[in-house]
Amino acid sequence: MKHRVSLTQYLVEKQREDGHIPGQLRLLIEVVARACKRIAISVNKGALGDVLGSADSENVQGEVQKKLDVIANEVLVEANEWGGHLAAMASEEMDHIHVVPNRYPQGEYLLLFDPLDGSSNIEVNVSIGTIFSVLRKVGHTRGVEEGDFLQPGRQQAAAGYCVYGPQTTLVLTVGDGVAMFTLDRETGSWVQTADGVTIPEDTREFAINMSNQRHWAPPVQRYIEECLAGKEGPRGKDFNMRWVASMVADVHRILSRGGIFMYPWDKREPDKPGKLRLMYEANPMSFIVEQAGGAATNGRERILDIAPRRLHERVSVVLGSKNEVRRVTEYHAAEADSKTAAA
Ligand code: AHM
Ligand code: MG
Repeated sequence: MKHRVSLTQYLVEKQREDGHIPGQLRLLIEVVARACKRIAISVNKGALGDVLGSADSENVQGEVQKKLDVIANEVLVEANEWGGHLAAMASEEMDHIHVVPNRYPQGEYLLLFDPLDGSSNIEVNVSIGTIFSVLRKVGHTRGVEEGDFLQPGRQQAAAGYCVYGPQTTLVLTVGDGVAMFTLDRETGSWVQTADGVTIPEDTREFAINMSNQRHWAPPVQRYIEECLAGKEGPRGKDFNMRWVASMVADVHRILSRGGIFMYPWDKREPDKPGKLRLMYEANPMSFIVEQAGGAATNGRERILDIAPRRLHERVSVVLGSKNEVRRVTEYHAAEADSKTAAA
């Protein structure tokens, strides 16, 4: 019988051989993976469980929360608060950080998550997911505060996402490449189904919400116009387009067959850098994408180098196949140069 590697075995081997995973981090990842299994069960119940529809509440970003947003958040908080591996958690669905209660031992890690990404797809039975990012608590030793979370993404100790689609798949990096695990529903265990995941450097597929085209900045307009011009245009090749409207599903496709994903700044809300959140959406996805040989920028700088100023800060996102991300970033630089020359 073919030997199948479980998530636990993968993590134990990483801990043993490479010293990449301290015991607390291994425990943390296993607890998050277990929580994702519970979320997957709720997602699968759909209309048979009391999980669809609005929760009649708003999160800190002023977005209406769905019942599943709230359920997934509770599952992750409850699963993680007592294990002794965490100091605090932060979530898209919580206004402030959640410090591990005094009755439990405090660990040295900080966990951030978007408990249910792609909420607009819940009711229509399209893939959704959970995204998470792990930081080490650095600096002072007593207590924990929001400032402890404000570290650039390159300092992440681990990052991952779980996509609840036709298969339930967990994708993980501990800074040593990217591995994938598929949930075997018969045994209830995560089985490794890919390792050393690599994103092709070139692609003919882009993902962007085209309905916002008229609002984008000139470098993004230029890039997409050139893709749409196809074989007859300056790129000399035809491009395909996909947009799931669940970042997890769009990024998962890019990890599987390449592509470029963009959620750029647009002029409807000029003061917001973008729609997506830096700390629990863009940072973990950028860490995974870079670990798979891709690139991630905000059009100007590497996302993992951005020094966050707020927990729920937003960011413009361009990520995926390296050469395409580089091209978009060059178009932004060219625009900045021409503005400087004109001034
Ligand atoms: P959410 O975390 O509230 O679900 O929002 C983030 C999602 C991303 O998964 C996705 O890329 C984007 O929002 C889709 O936005 P739009 O509906 O504007 O296309
Ligand atoms: Mg999200």
